Amino acid sequence: MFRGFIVKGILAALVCGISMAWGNNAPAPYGPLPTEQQVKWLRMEWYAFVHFGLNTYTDREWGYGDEKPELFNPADFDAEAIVRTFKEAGMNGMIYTAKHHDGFCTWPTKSTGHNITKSPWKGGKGDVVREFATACQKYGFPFGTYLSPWDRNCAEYGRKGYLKVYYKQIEELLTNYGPIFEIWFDGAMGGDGYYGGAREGRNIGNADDYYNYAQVVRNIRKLQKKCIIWGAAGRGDVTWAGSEKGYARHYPLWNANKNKWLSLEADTPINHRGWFWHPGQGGHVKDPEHLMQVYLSSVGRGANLILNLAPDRDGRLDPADVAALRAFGQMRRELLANDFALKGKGKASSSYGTKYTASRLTDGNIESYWCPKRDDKTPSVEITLASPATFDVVRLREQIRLGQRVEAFQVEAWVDGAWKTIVEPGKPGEIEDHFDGIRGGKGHTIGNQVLRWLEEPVTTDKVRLTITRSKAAPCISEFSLLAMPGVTQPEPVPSDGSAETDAAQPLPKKGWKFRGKTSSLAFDGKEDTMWQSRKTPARFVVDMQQEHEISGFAYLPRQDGETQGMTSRYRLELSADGQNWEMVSEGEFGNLRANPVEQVISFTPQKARYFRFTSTAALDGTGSSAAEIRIYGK
Ligand code: FUL
Repeated sequence: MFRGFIVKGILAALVCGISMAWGNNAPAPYGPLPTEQQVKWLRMEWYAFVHFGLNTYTDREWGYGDEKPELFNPADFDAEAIVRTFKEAGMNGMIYTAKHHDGFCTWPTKSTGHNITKSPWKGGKGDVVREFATACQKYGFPFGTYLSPWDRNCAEYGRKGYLKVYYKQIEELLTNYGPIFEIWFDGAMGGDGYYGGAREGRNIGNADDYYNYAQVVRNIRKLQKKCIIWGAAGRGDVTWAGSEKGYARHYPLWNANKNKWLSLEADTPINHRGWFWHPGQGGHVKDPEHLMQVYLSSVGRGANLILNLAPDRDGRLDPADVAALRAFGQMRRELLANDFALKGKGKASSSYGTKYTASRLTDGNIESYWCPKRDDKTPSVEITLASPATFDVVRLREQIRLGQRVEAFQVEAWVDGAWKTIVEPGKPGEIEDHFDGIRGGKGHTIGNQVLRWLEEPVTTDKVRLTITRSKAAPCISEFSLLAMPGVTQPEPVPSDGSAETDAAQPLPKKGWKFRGKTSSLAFDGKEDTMWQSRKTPARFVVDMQQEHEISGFAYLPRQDGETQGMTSRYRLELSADGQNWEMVSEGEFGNLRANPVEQVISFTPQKARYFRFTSTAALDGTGSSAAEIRIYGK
């Protein structure tokens, strides 16, 4: 009896707590709810990723694990300057790769000897994590870390012994560097690596079981309750949005995963060359217009965006990357600067009560919201603007503290005496996964926020929002009308001083002869045709008809969305006579599955007439392919 009394007491306190938080008779929450931390995190919208480690010095995306710590020696690293750049661009935090797949720890960890104390930087006394953490604290900028579970250096990787090492690293990062707003557990695990000299493949089976993520999550919650956990086999707070192009692959986008709220984060590097800095990358930066597309298809679909800027070998951000970031930051600021619906007068088909009227949509307060009566099945709101305005972006937000509810919505504008549909309601089963055609998208889910860029600007003083499908009575907190600024081009910037690859131009292919079936398709300038072979290894030979000084080549993996036969390991040989070959480069194309971008390989220039490319290993079993190959030289 006593127990029953306590249970009833707890229930009453809970119910009371909810109605106190939302006022009496507030709309009831629906489905899985975000934690306070997830709400705060979603409101951060976008922040920086920083990939900086041994790969910066080896021109690789994935280190093998045998790289020498002595390579790491940035002459001019200035964490404060980097943090200031991010902050000035309007970003809301940064996450640093404390350890990437190569296992090199950029802080003086006690867990492994493969760390920064072995590097000549600051006489072995340096600590990159500390410098970033301190700079972030100084500027009131949230700081997070990426810690790769896959460790290609550790001899014990794949066995029990590694777990102790890994857990120690988590503990150090979450204990010694102040508040960490997010910790990233990458899902990649390619198999082979150095592993203390074994140089072999390691299979960890089920990652969730091997790393014991259930325990990892429990430990993190004990160390830092407020830390957002990325990944951890779905046990964390946030998961991958499905592409390394920076867009949420699926719209409509639901934050609910079974019975749990799981937000999405879209990740992408600002530079087409990859996550780490690469020589000559200056000309490959994504332009501000492209970054706006990225923003609209990540943040604008209800996810967050993490945008990577990689310091170079001196430890400075690439000027071209910074110029693009600043220009995009300015565009975003201008886009959000004027909300033409703000203080507009709202008239709703119904309201749940006086606290939930249509005027809440345009009061500029993210917490207040409009909610219609429960029996109003297709509720709508008419908003009259203070004066006519021209806009081309519509933004909506749900009060996500009560759950995600809306499945489809429509927006109309009063033009020439009639209602004109400007955002069509989405239909069940439709999926928007395009990127370039983001203009004119339909109204599906809302969640934290949705941004819809109209086909063309509209001028009006009256708009109408209709919720056409919803899992429960919609609770909409904001309705905004915005205008996309004219695209600002970044100022021309001096080269990053690393023109090793760009100095040499791709050689003109005129008159070249190709040996190997379909190999000419890798040289036809078309990304949608490719050299393909059923075998691995497979190779082809190019006769350039005359001698050139060859200094590198570029491999563009297949661009049709398939991964089978993408080269994961290559060998490149050159020859003067087509008979005697010299191997000039051999290695790995890392991370192609998630980020199939062009791979540029440079080497000491060498004279040759013949070029032989071998795909020695490929993704997904047998087969070999290349969408395009470029040969650099003079
Ligand atoms: C991927 C990694 O394999 C890449 O190297 C990069 O760190 C990216 C953010 O995540 O899975």
